[in-house]
Amino acid sequence: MNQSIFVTQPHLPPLEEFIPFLEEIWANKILTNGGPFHQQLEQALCDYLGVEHISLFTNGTIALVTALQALGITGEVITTPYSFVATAHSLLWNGIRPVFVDVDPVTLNLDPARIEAAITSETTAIMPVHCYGHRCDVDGIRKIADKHGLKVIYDAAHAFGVKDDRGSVLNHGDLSVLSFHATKVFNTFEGGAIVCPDLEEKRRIDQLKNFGFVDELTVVSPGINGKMSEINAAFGLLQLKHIDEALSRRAEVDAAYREQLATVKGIRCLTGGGESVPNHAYFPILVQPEFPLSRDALYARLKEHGIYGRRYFYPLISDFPMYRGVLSARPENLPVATDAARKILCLPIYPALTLQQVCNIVRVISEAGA
Ligand code: T4K
Repeated sequence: MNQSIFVTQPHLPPLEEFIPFLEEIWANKILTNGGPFHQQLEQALCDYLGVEHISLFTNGTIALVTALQALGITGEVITTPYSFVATAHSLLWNGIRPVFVDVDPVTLNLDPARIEAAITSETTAIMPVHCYGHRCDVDGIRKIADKHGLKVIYDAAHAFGVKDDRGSVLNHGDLSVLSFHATKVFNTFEGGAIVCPDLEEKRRIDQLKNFGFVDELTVVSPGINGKMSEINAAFGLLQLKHIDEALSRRAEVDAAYREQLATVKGIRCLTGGGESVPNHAYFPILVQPEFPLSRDALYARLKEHGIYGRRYFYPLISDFPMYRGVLSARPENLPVATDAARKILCLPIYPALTLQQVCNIVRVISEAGA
């Protein structure tokens, strides 16, 4: 293999299709602050995803920070150590103490059976992650939240387009947060969104992402600048036209990996969490002890062949210096997440990845395991 293969590659529509969008921006001179493309993308995403309201953001991290502000979350929040570091960082940016709870061994998502033991008088919310686009145990989490009067904010950065038997997974919880980063299933270069069920909430969120302005002279809250620009929103509208084709290519790649890896001893492909419509955002494998190479040795072997997998999510968030001191961050409190972080490897998956490339990647893994 001559060409490097990275864990992901953004799906870009033909450049000429973007030119008319740019011409429109150049003509009307509206570059940001809730312009026409921004409005159109919010509506188009509500329709495509099957959700009530969406507020677009400059990225997923600022959307997470703002979601916590919107619900007035304080004190302690229960969350997963097995995620991208932005999940817990959004808590610290709000002066909230993260409390880490272990994950379920099948989905690697927050384990509801362990949440109750971590609730204290300071707990105000739960922030689970639909990791890899695999749905959390939403019913288990809702039950505990209702019993203890807690809010639920889903970090749904990976869950664009994912559905279960009740429709979009983004409709679970009080709020859900998406990321439209370049590495995501649906991207706007940088971008993100908060999905919310009622219009009043959306208005509050819209104010918070625009410095707290209600009108020209009135500021009602210490808001931030979290707005998505017109160029990002225009790109999103164009991306949306190609999203179904991108998702079906991902499904083909996923199926090819599963079929070919089924006979490789010591490699376990992660399965979902009961999605009726998955998005194949990632292709995570667990390198088991019976595989002849360690996870890190396999990662290095693939690299020698120009294949750049990623160890998402190793190290655990709870192992980073700003979290290590928290009592709940101790590895003995997080045995399942600790074990998964040692075994996990995300293989390349993206719409332009050919079935021949998948075969080559599996061949390198099989030969390493022979
Ligand atoms: N919550 C969760 C659960 C998340 O996963 C994330 C982000 C967030 C919250 C925060 O959302 P944002 O604020 O980012 O919207 C990447 C992304 O930067 C990050 O967005 C993502 N999660 C995380 C899982 O992955 P890195 O440091 O691994 O990315 P990087 O630059 O190494 O890219 C990986 C590969 O992708 C590269 O080797 C090549 C390819 N790539 C990357 C970029 C940026 C491209 O081909 N083109 C590109 O433009 O963090």
